[in-house]
Amino acid sequence: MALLHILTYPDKRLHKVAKPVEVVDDRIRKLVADMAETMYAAPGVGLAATQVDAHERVIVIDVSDTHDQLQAFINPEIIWSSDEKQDHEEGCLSVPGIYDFVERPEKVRVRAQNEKGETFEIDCEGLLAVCIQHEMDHLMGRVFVEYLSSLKQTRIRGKMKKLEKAL
Ligand code: K1U
Ligand code: ZN
Repeated sequence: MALLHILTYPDKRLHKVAKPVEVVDDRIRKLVADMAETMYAAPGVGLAATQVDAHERVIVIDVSDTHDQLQAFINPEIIWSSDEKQDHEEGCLSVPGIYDFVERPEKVRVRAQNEKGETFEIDCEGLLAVCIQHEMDHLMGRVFVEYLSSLKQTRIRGKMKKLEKAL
């Protein structure tokens, strides 16, 4: 396994649209394993392939308290979302130190493939629903700060530049 570099906002590569995975093979299983290691080390509760400059539709998530419930979503699609919305505070490993509220559907049903290439469906609510929508946005080249006001986005870009200079 390997620790991968996480791209930082406003890196242009975070806006690339990920391509579908054609075959779930050992290369994809290695990507999943490396992404999981990177997510746990960060630490975070989710990671999209886009964030590690791999532009394929792959997500890893573990929202458990025990950090032993890894879920891989390959080619995920939201097949149903609730009309009810919720405001939830979000963070992002690509925008370190920034947390803010985003409104999204409270519940979603997702269809995806697992590491064996088998198709499954899962009903998501709570943090899992928030996280999977956040990660699927990454696969579309969207970062959560884009839901915030342009004033906040400008401030965040400024903070990220300062952070980059300090490193
Ligand atoms: O996409 C990412 O960068 C991962 C992100 C996922 C996420 C968290 C919360 C709401 C929406 C999306 C993170 O994991 S940010 C870090 C974080 O939330 C966390 C870190 C350590 C322990 C618990 C949570
Ligand atoms: Zn993120």
